[in-house]
Amino acid sequence: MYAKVSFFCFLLLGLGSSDEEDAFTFNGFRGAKLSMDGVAEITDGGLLRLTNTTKLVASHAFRPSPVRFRASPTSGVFSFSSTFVFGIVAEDRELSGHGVAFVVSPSMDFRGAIGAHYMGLFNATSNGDRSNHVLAVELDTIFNPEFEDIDFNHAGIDINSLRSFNSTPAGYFAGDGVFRNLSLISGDPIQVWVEYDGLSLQLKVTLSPMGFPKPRVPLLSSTVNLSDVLREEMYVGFSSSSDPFLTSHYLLGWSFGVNGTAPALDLSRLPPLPRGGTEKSEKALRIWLPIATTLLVLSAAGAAVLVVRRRARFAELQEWEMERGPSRISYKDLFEATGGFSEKQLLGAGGFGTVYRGFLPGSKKEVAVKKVSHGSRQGMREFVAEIVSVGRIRHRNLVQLQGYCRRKGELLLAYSFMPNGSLDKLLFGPEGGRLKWAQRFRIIKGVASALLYLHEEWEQVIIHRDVKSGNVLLDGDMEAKLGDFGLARLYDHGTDPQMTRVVGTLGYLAPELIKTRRASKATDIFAFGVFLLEVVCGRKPLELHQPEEMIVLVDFVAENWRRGRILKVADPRMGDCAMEEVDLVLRLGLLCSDPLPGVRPNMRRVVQFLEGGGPLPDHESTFLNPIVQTLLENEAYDNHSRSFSSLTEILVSGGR
Ligand SMILES: *[C@@H]1O[C@H](CO)[C@@H](O)[C@H](O)[C@H]1NC(C)=O
Ligand SMILES: *[C@@H]1O[C@H](CO)[C@@H](O)[C@H](O)[C@H]1NC(C)=O
Ligand SMILES: *[C@@H]1O[C@H](CO)[C@@H](O)[C@H](O)[C@H]1NC(C)=O
Ligand SMILES: *[C@@H]1O[C@H](CO)[C@@H](O)[C@H](O)[C@H]1NC(C)=O
Ligand SMILES: *[C@@H]1O[C@H](CO)[C@@H](O)[C@H](O)[C@H]1NC(C)=O
Ligand SMILES: *[C@@H]1O[C@H](CO)[C@@H](O)[C@H](O)[C@H]1NC(C)=O
Ligand SMILES: CC(=O)N[C@H]1CO[C@H](CO)[C@@H](O)[C@@H]1O
Repeated sequence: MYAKVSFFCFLLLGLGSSDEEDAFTFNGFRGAKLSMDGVAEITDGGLLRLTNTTKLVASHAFRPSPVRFRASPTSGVFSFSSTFVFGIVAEDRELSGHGVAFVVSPSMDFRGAIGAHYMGLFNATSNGDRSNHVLAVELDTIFNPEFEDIDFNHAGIDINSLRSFNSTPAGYFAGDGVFRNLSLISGDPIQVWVEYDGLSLQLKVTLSPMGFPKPRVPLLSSTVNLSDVLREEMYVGFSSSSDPFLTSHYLLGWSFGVNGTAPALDLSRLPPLPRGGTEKSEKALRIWLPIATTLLVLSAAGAAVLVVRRRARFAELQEWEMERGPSRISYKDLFEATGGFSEKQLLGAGGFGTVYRGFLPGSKKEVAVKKVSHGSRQGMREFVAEIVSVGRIRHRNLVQLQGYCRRKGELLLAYSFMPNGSLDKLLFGPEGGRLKWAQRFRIIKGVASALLYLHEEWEQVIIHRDVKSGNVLLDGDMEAKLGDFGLARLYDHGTDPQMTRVVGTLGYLAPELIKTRRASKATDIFAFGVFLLEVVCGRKPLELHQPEEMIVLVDFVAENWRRGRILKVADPRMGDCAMEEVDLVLRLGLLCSDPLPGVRPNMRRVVQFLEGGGPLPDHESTFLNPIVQTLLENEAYDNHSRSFSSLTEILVSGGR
């Protein structure tokens, strides 16, 4: 009926072709013709699955023919309305990301967009750009301070930007008018209504558990003139990103209509959602859940993986800017060195960008070129100044910056190439057994000395912010080189100083860093402690697939230490080793990764301990201390600096 009416309108206006309709209904998606990318697919059961739990991706699904939203470029936007039912099923019920968004876009091509917290819609450059002409309603399951997210379970109206125009915690006003929370990641289907009134310019978003009558009071209601946003013809569909947690995002049904109410869905015909989600890691979650919520941060930094890389065109080359100074390299050289940033030369992604291997044409020097994108040009200027300054640092255990190049929103950094790759690949791979204790101990001492240099010995204090085995590279002699230092600062420039971002990697973030978002020497030392444990144990800091007591490495080591069998946790593949050294490093790892920053030694002490300069202090890891556990859970140390240090004093002095 609806379709007929709109078809009739087309005839009257002489617009569109006969197969165009501006209303449609999918009660399940079996046989639906949609334009999909990423891993989006229609399951045998008729669900539209945007992402699945096997791959970190961003996916899209659009109605292939565009919808007419206004009669002419100057006339107002028609009223429109859409309703859909979605469900989020995560591998691990508490760790889910990143969410799903209903999208109205001038194009279905999202190849330039990033997954993770950009939800497959924008990238650092395009986010916030009025020329996007994108309207989205996000159902966001990760708390991202960068975009001023309010929590890790919210609905938001996004206009050209992931910094929501308006957002609110997910929920609904039940029949009695009382607000009820809704958990987006519960695994239960949720129905959403998006309605725009072209006259009053009201955009309303309403949620409810599937099967409940539509609440009369919307969850979100904003006055917004979409005339500046929507073009005459737009595509409607969905975008979703499963980064940084493997999550399946499903749509069960969807309808859409212009000038009126979207056709009602026949809920009885919607396909069922699969059940999923184990609650296995209860204990880990108690500790790590708060981290997960701040994780958007690392999706921004650590996992800033460009889902699809655009090939740079040679025609754009005159854009590169000349920089003074010995370490400038031309974009052309870097482009040639890396075969035009070709996939074949790709060494890896993550840790602020993508890394390519290459030979500099002139010197024939082998380099690793890191491509970092950055939205703010102003921030970039300051950052380049800093890179030049940091580029002067020389230390045998720090990766040497060879040169850099700035180009539009991009920074390219050329480092000495490290033939033996990154430590984590070796440590956690099948070859890990080749890393004997003596080598590991040397690597540990090398990284300690690099960190001591950054913290205490260079002309200014440099907080690394992302110490981990993945940032330790090995040269041809298996000498450790700490990489990526100073890079985290990139994210401070050009952003609101009130909102200093947490940069780091899940599993290495000190508890107070999560609360205060303030990186310090002590938070670096926490990460270094975790690093010590992973090198000795040959295990990642967080292994969600392990039995409960083994998920969090620090917990696992602390527990074994309490039971007097700390050496049992050492990687058996190391062969014969000096047991007193292994014992020292494990206990030092626990001391450094203590949840209370005041307990952690500074790097100078750490290096002394490693060199055999005196016994470790008697230390009962507060990780297992029930008082600390309670305090951690009760946010008792919210007002960190002061109450925190006095708390530390109580535990350290009074606790003995
Ligand atoms: C919606 O209504 C406007 C007039 O109010 C009309 O010009 C337009 O063609 C209608 N669109 C559809 C798809 O019915
Ligand atoms: C997820 O999607 C990919 C790509 O479409 C596919 O190869 C894989 O089998 C899917 N996994 C599951 C569990 O369906
Ligand atoms: C960002 O997105 C825009 C629009 O999709 C695209 O043109 C641009 O190339 C992207 N930038 C990067 C660095 O991928
Ligand atoms: C809803 O969630 C908020 C924040 O998570 C919480 O403060 C509030 O008590 C919850 N309300 C209900 C009714 O559960
Ligand atoms: C909406 O914006 C357009 C373009 O900026 C303007 O022409 C129009 O008058 C606005 N509509 C209303 C109702 O304010
Ligand atoms: C610390 O506590 C004071 C009052 O007790 C409060 O005003 C302030 O916002 C708190 N600071 C933080 C960072 O929580
Ligand atoms: C363990 C390992 O991969 N060692 C290699 C490090 O690099 C040198 C030089 O490229 C190789 O000879 C080693 O086999």
